[in-house]
Amino acid sequence: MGPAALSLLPMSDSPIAGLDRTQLLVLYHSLVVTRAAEERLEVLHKQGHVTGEVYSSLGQEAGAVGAAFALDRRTDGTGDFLAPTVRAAGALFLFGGELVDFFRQYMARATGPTGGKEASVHWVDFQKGIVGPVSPLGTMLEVMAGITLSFKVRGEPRVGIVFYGDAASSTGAWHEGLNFSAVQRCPLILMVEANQWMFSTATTMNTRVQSFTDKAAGYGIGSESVDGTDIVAVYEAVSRAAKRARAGEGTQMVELSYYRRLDYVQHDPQESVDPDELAMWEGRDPISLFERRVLEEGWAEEPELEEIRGRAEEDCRLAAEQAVSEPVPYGPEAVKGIYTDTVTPHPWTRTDEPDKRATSELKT
Ligand SMILES: Cc1ncc(C[n+]2csc(CCOP(=O)(O)OP(=O)(O)O)c2C)c(N)n1
Ligand SMILES: [Mg+2]
Repeated sequence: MGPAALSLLPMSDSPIAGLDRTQLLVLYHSLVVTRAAEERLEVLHKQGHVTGEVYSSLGQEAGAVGAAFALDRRTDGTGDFLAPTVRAAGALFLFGGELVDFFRQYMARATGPTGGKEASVHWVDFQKGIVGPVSPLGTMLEVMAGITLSFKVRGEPRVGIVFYGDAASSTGAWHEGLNFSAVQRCPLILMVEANQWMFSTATTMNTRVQSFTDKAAGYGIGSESVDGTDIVAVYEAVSRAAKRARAGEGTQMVELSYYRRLDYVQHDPQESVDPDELAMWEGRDPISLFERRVLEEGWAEEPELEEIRGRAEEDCRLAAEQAVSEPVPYGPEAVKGIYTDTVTPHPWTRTDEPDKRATSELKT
């Protein structure tokens, strides 16, 4: 259920960033749904239902949600396009990615968008404008440069948005893709998830720039850095970037400045993190900050926010329950849609018959 369904009286007329009360509550709903979905994923992982990695966007939710909310999201294939990362689930949901599909993907269900072939957000739905990422870091900039070049060539007023981790910004693909996109003036918005970490390596070990906007300057594109914990600031920055890109000003960059509060994935012990630094960022939780603002400015009262939170958690519980009850693919089904002309087994794949003599000797 979206918050628009709540029958409550408007409490104030003065908008935040030109957003009305209903829109503010949709933003809130998107934030809490993202957190609830990722928390549910953690439970499913502990229960053994998710056998791959579990990624979390804890502390980064406002970056994904605020950015996606600034775009033209449609389900008929005519809207803006999104390439998310694993830490941009909030954007995926706003672009129409279903909760149940999110859980199906992570549990590799046959019913999921990729039929159980992979286990996170790598799925595609062109009607909704969702382009799931390929894994080599940096390459989605090139893919999205191509997609948005097609918007430009056809004279369509559409833009693309592509999310990246700060590590991805040091790959060759990122630089080549960015240069191409900048030169061709592709209507593409780069969202750099500057969360200060890549695995257990600090971003300062990966780049000399203080801000990724310095890299944008090197390619002659517009950019701004924004507090990634402030959903309203993100929404405004991406709205400006989208306006510029739609007006023919070409590729834009928005740097989301925030912190990866959890480990890279659930098994990373986070040994390199300074506890005081972490505590400081916990104090800047994007959901708490937005809640405080909405309440202080009289846009909502605590009981309605509580109702939205309760709904989000229940929706996630039900969607997860449904996905759990569904099957994984039957073996031969799992390879449907995979094309290759040469089958190259991994070097560790056994190609010879096992030595029966050795086995029987072992038994005696
Ligand atoms: C070209 C390439 N090199 C290495 C990897 C392995 N890898 C996957 S995620 C990751 C770190 C990602 O860090 P960042 O981009 O900052 O994202 P974050 O986890 O902080 O969200 C690496 C090195 C990869 N996928 N692609
Ligand atoms: Mg990072």
